[in-house]
Amino acid sequence: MEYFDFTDKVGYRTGKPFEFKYYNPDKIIMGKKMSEHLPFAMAWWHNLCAAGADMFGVGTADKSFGADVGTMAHARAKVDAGFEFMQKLGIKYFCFHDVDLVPEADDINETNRRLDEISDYILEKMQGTDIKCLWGTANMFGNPRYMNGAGSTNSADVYCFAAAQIKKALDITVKLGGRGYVFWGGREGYETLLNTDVKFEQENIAGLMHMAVDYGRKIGFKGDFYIEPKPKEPMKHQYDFDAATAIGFLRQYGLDKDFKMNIEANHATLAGHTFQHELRISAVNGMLGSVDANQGDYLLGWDTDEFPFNVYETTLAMYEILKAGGLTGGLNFDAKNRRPSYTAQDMFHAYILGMDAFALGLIKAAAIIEEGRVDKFITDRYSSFDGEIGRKIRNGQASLEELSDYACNMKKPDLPSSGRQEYLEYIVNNALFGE
Ligand code: XLS
Ligand code: CA
Ligand code: CA
Repeated sequence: MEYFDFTDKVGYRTGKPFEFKYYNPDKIIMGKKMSEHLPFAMAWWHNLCAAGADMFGVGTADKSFGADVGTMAHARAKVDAGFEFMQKLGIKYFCFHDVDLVPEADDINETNRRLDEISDYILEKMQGTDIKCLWGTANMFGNPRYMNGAGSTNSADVYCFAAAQIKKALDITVKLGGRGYVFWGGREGYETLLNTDVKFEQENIAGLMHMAVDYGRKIGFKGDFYIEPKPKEPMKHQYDFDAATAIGFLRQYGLDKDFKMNIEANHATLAGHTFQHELRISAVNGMLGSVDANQGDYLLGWDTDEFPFNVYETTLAMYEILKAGGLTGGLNFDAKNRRPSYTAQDMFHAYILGMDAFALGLIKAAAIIEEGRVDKFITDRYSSFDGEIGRKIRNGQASLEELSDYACNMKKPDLPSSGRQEYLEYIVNNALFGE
């Protein structure tokens, strides 16, 4: 059965109603194919499951794909529709939570059996295509048992359920050849300190992660584990507030060798940072793994998960990614159509929008790097450290007394050189909009 019969494979500038204007997979940018720079992934949950329900109303989109929702026939139909969707868009990866793939049963043994069945089917569909799993995860936030978190729960029984879900999700991720495994700590946080032992909860989260690493490595998982930072929503305080916080946590508990960051654009802005900031902090700590490629709304204080269209942002994000030497993970569209955009055609337009926004961002970021003035400016900006005293400071050979003597001989330093921010912004605008 063909689910999206209104389009065949979406190509580059074909002149058809569904076409890419900028994403040209084989085009070489800075020595590498665009498709290699941009390992796009489909998020199973938004694209194949979510019908647009919000706090005030039910879904508007039909994601039944011709089957009864909540059945294994529906689970299979989603696989079929998902593979057709990815193949038509030339998307090579997908990401999933356990419960995106199958309806959860009352008995975890039955849920696990369903997961075995559907992952067999996905494996079968993968044969003969170049589609792979980018990352898997366990949904440890939706079911009421996780109201107080999974790793951070006050219930030892619930903690064991979380462990069982992680074990199974890891099995499936490895079976599907996943590059990564994500921990998003949606409910790992607290509402009030009056009922919370923060140290106890953080130790338990770390304990669960250690068990996941041990098990994953035992079954042959070679990829990275990821923490996906988010400051709030659903919890008031989430422990993985931002990249810097999550990296500190990983180091404190000895998890930094096995984990990297999965940076989501919308979570960055919720934390009061730019997307680029979170990418840079991850990169300079050697922990940039994967990206959830979406966009928030600066006027709204919650996670809107919009498809990225802001090319200024995608340019600066791709600048960070290029500078970091690329991603070992991918660019997962953890994004959803707006509720009134409810048709199957809208699903295609959303992905075309997002893929083109990142493709154009890549082209413009490469242009900024190749043009060279921004990088040169940064090098020059720190050139005072090329002198004798500067080199001593950088080499760790200076003492406080020596620097004090140096300063006292000088009496008063000149002002640092200008930051020239407007000049740099003008260069970026020229790359974006110049001739
Ligand atoms: C929710 C998160 C979630 C993670 C995976 O805000 O973005 O979807 O990516 O659990
Ligand atoms: Ca996400
Ligand atoms: Ca999100």
